[in-house]
Amino acid sequence: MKTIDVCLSPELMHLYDVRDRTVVVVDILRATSCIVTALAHGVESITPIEDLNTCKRMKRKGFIISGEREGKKVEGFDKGNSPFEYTGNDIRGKRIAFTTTNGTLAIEKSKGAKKVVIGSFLNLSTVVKYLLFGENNVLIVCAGWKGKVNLEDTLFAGAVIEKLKKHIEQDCDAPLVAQYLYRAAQKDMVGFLDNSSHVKRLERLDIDKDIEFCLTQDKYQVLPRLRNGIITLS
Ligand code: 3SL
Repeated sequence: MKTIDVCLSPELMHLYDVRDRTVVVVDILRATSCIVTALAHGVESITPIEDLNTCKRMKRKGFIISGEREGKKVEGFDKGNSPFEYTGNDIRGKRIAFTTTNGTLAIEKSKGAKKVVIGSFLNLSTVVKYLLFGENNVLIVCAGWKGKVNLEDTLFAGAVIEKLKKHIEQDCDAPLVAQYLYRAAQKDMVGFLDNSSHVKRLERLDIDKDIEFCLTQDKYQVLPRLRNGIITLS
C-alpha cells in the first residue's frame, strides 16, 4: 500500500526524502488557492518566484507580476494575492510571475520531488483522485506561516487523508493530527478557523470573502503541476 505523510512546515522539509514522492503543496490562505483559481480561469502558466526583485524583473519579459508581502499587493505589481483577482478575462492566456511570503517558498522547497502538484480546497477532489491512481508515496507540504504551523493548511491535509483513508497508509503521527483536526472542523470550517492566526491577520485587511472562497470545496476540477519551475495544467 502507498503511504502518505504531512510536512507541517517547510522548515521540516529536511526530514523528508521527496525524490520518489508526489508532493502536494498547499497554502490555503491564499497562494495555492490563487494558483488554482488562475489556472482554472485560463492563465497559461504561473512561475513561482521566491524573491521580490526577481519577480519584478519578469515584467520586462512580458509576465503579469503578482503576489503579496504582509498580505498586501506589492507596489508596482499588477496583482495581489486575492483569488478574486484571478477570475477575469484579463488573465486569459497570460503568463504570471508570482511571489508570496510562504506559498512560493513551500513550492521552491518541494522542487526535488518526483512530482509536484498544487492543492487547495477548491480542487480537493481532483487532487485526491490523482493521488489515488498515482503510483508514488505522497507528502503534503503545508506552507504554514513564516516557518510555523498553521491550522488551514493542516485541515487541507486532513481532508485529503480522510478521503484516502481506505487506500493509503499513514507514515507517522502528523497525518493523524491533520485527520483528527479535519474531522472536528469539517462541519463549519469558517467558524473553526475563526481564531486562527492567519484569519486574524487577513481580517485586518478586511477580506472575509477571500477566506470563505478559499474554504470552498471542489469549485474547480483542475490539477496544476510544477514542471521545470513552471506551473501549468498540462
Ligand atoms: O504566505 C503566503 O504565501 C500568502 O498566501 C499569505 S497572504 O494570504 O497573502 O497573507
